[in-house]
Amino acid sequence: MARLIIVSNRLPMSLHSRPDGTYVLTQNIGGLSTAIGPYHKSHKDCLWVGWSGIDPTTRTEDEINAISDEFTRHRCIPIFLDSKQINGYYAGYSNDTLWPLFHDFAHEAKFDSLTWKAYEEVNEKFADTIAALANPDDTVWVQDYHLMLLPALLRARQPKLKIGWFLHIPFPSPEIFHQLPNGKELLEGLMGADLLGFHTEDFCANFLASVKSMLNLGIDKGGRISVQEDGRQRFVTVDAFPIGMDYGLYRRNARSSLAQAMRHGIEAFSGKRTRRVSTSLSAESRAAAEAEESWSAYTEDDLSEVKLAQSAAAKRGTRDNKVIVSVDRLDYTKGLPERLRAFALMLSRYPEWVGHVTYYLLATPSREGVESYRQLKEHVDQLVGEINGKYSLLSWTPIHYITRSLPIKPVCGIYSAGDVALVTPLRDGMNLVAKEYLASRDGRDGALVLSDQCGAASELTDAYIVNPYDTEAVCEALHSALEISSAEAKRRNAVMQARLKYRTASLWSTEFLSALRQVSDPRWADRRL
Ligand code: ADQ
Repeated sequence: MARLIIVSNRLPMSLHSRPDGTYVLTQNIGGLSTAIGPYHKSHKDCLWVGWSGIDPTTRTEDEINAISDEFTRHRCIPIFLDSKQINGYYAGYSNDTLWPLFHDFAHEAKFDSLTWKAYEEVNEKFADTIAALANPDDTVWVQDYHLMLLPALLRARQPKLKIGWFLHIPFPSPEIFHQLPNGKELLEGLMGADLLGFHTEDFCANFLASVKSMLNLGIDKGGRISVQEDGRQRFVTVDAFPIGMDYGLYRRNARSSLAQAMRHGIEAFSGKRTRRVSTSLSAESRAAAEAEESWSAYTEDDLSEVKLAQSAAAKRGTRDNKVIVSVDRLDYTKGLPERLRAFALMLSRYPEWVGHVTYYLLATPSREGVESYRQLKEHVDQLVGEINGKYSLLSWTPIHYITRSLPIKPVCGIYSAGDVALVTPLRDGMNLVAKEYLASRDGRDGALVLSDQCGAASELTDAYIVNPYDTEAVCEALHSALEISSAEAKRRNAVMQARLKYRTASLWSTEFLSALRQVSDPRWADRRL
């Protein structure tokens, strides 16, 4: 029977050792495993090939066999890479060269022939492993920028395979792509596929423009690239497949007892239910305080904190306190410092929010071995400290900063508590967080402030769309989002939620795979477009 083989840099599961020497696998977080994990789980004929996260030089042969068995039980085929390969291929070429360049951070990109060699070597290793296990009628679906050489390497080993490749991050404009010393080889690597998928039409257009100028191949109106193989013509089809998410999963998890307990905890902490500042300064409590001690004993300075809180409370009147949320991997493309500056500007421009809005910032460190990521973490730590130091009242802290990775239910609890989600990446292929927020607030109000630099912006057009570099614009959008009426927020969300409910991750996989079946059919070549 023909099978589907998913291939990605990392397997969707990580291995942990138990004290008794046995192993257990846990699900990884991240856009890719969230999007395709459910498909792999529910299709028994589906295998997943990827890096195991284990350095084979640190284990005995018996241990490697036991680890392989554990992965295989979950239909995962592990690739073992030593630290030199990982440093060159993953930390080096993939994350220090391709990731920044593809996200328009060309100044962050490093070009190094040694990391390129490692990238070639690891792509070959993936090709050997897959060629050894694939049957000619199998379908191979390669994921992302780590494995751009793989389609051609596989085609050379097994010409009959149906091969698809999907890019989860943006594809840059040709001017930026041309800066890449090995750009031509990468494009040639992709020409081994039958179908190349991107999140948006814009990324497809960028890609085709680079193919046209660097490979000099014919492209027809339907986005098909014509390649010659052993004297025969073959087509490589390029198309947009905006990724969705499992709407029902987030809606269900947001309604779970655990998520609701988190939501209520957050609401209580942020004073939503008790309106801590205004009640503590009510005439009644003030009279009680004055009875106990004389306020006249205090200087103006002593009272400045109280006055600040009082004036903010007076401006806001009886309106509810609000909660802002965001959930990110700590990555420079996610725009955390820019977002924090916009939040700080809002507190200074609209002081009525002081004491009345709390920002829950969940930002989990990633790629901690990479120097620029360590620096980013320090920068974000420092900004959060500065903002909290400058604006905190004795009974209120503006930012709750959490750097742990949380399981899905608490994440849904955070989404569920957020009156506003602040999702402002500087550049992002899609951004699933924006979609998860809306699914977690199914049928409810809540406002989404969304960057115009991510794929999601072309679908979620009823959000507050902002330029993430424009601090003033983000500050104003944030203020408006906090002020939106519940009815208007519900109206906007209903439009976006209806779309997300239908365009799920599972529909995305199905549509990509059925397009792949269609374009790898030999009759496809005869179709005139
Ligand atoms: P990512 O860069 O990982 O994905 P994103 O789409 O936002 O970005 O997905 C992140 C996922 O990880 C979400 O499911 C989110 O809930 C989860 N997550 C993030 N931080 C977390 C935390 N602190 N704790 C728990 N969970 C957390 C890449 C591309 C994106 C593209 C996806 C899918 O960069 O542009 O949308 O692939 O194609």
